[in-house]
Amino acid sequence: MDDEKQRRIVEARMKLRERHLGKIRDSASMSDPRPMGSGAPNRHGMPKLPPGQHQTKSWPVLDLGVKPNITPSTWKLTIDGAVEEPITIDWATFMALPQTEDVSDFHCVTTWSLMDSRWKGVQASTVLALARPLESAQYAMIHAFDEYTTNVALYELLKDDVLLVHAWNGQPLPRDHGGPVRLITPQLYAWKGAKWISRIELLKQNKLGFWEDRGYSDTAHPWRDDRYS
Ligand SMILES: Nc1nc2c(c(=O)[nH]1)N[C@H]1C(S)=C(S)[C@@H](COP(=O)(O)O)O[C@H]1N2
Ligand SMILES: [Mo]
Repeated sequence: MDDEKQRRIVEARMKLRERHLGKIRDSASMSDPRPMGSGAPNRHGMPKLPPGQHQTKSWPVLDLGVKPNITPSTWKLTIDGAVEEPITIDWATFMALPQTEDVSDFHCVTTWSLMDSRWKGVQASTVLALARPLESAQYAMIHAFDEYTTNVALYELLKDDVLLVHAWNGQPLPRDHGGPVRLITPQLYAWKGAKWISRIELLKQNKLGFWEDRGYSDTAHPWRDDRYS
């Protein structure tokens, strides 16, 4: 990808984030005055371990039981819905986007937390900016190759640590954990992070995803013990 193209992507991302910065800053995990939990503050000033969570050393596998066999050569991601320019990108295009490395924690609603994972991938905000979400787009439905869905407010997806990851602790993301590409949402419970991500559908009106429709929280804020609706 040439410099000019990279520059335009970075600029589109900044504009998109700017539009939602107020909501990002006011969101529970950035500004909760009385977060629950224990331990030294994490990277966002929240207690390191959210309430009711315990630390796990190995990384459990949790999903609907179907593990689609997607490879880099068959993987594609579509960004559509309330956008100016629906697009589908392939692996090569994805890997040519500005790459980010970040260390973050992973909190599963079933009470385990995996701390200090080193991720590599592309910020969700960058991927979203490619399709130029409409001003009226406020929500997103994330779709996956196993038919899993989860809904996330757009301002949550635009946070800096929300990534479409392809590597974990220096290794390609294993198929069990959603490889070749999954979403991670470190400031929300982990079910919001779709494995084997296939599509981000921008929405003007909120809709409920698979677990949200089955009684799990729409907002899913770990530091408020916000597990069920
Ligand atoms: N595509 C897909 N993504 C998914 C799920 C799923 O069933 N399918 N399960 C979610 C749930 S409930 C959790 S807790 C995490 C678990 O991720 P892991 O298996 O890598 O630990 O993935 C989330 N993403
Ligand atoms: Mo889960």
